[in-house]
Amino acid sequence: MAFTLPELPYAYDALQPYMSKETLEYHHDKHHQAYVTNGNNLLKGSEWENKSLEEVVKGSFGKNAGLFNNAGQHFNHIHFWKWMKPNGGGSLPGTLEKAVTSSLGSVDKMKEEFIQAGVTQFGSGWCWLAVKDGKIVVQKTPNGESPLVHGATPILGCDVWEHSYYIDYRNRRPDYLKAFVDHLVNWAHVAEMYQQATK
Ligand code: MN3
Repeated sequence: MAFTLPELPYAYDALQPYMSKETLEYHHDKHHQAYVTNGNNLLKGSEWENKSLEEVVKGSFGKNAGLFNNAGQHFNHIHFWKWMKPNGGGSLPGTLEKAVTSSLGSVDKMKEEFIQAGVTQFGSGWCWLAVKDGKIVVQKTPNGESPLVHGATPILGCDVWEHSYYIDYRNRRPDYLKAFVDHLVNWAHVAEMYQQATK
């Protein structure tokens, strides 16, 4: 199935001051669009042409780097837009809070580990909360990889490629990650993905 660029689920200026209109215009309209366009060109005529996006991502990993990078980033960004919302952050829904506490000790500890994973991802990549063997784990991955290709199901991810924060935060990646966790995350959506992953 051909990839298509989804609309942002909010206005371009809706995440200010934590993520600017300019960042979202470049990040969504240019970067995500490029993954869609390049991914479609590489998908054409490949053995994955009629597969779902998740199947393309998993199947092309380690086999077709060009297709994997673009399909992986398409998958990651589709979710990234939905993992944020205006006036995000705040407290976690009860079911998710319970699961986080039992897997990682406490909500504060989860936030700290998640931010630390993003800060220490050398170069471009992502930090994640994922479900692995029924537990919530923190992961970090380079470039377009995600927990999907590491035996886990992602329920929250933060893009730490420079294009995601350089306009607003310059080199201050830790400040961007803290703002993401405190003011942007749509925890209700993360809780829904947790339910799906543990069904
Ligand atoms: Mn990006």
